[in-house]
Amino acid sequence: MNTVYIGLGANLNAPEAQLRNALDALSTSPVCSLAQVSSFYASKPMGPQDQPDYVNAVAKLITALPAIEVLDLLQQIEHQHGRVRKAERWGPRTLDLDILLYNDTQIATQRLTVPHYGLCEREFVVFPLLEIAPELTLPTGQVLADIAASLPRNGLTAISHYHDAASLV
Ligand code: ROI
Repeated sequence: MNTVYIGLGANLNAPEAQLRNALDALSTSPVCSLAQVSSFYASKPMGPQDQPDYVNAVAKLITALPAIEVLDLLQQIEHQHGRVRKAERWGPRTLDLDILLYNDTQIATQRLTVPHYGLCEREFVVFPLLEIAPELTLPTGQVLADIAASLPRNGLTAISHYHDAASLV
């Protein structure tokens, strides 16, 4: 079995509901199990500032799928949930699912770069990941807690949880 950490992000069309729907899809998928989910965090947009704040979270999956098939699964869920790829670079999105880590491996192919290229610079990835994997060392040898210690939070705030009652309304 393989351990995969994924990043979830959305800033359009009820972003928290977008994340909950994606997590529901993962937790009911026959090809993976959802092992852990961080808090949901409000974060300032990275990139153009004339877009809404994001909601971000990180989840841990356990799966027999190879990394490229995890990517297929995540893209399928993005599309089922109305993701429209925009021409604008770093523009707003309804749902973004990224593979952050796949076991302790490094992958560099045209479709997939693992660890995710932005992992270490993005507070909305590092802090949620640290919440569910406080002892993690990246395949590069970097200790996640060390990265977090020198990374500004940039207003990142925990706002809710996957299983909050709000998900029922
Ligand atoms: N900014 C934040 N805060 N969260 C994201 O998930 C996110 N995703 C993106 C870009 C546009 C880079 N900015 C983001 O793809």
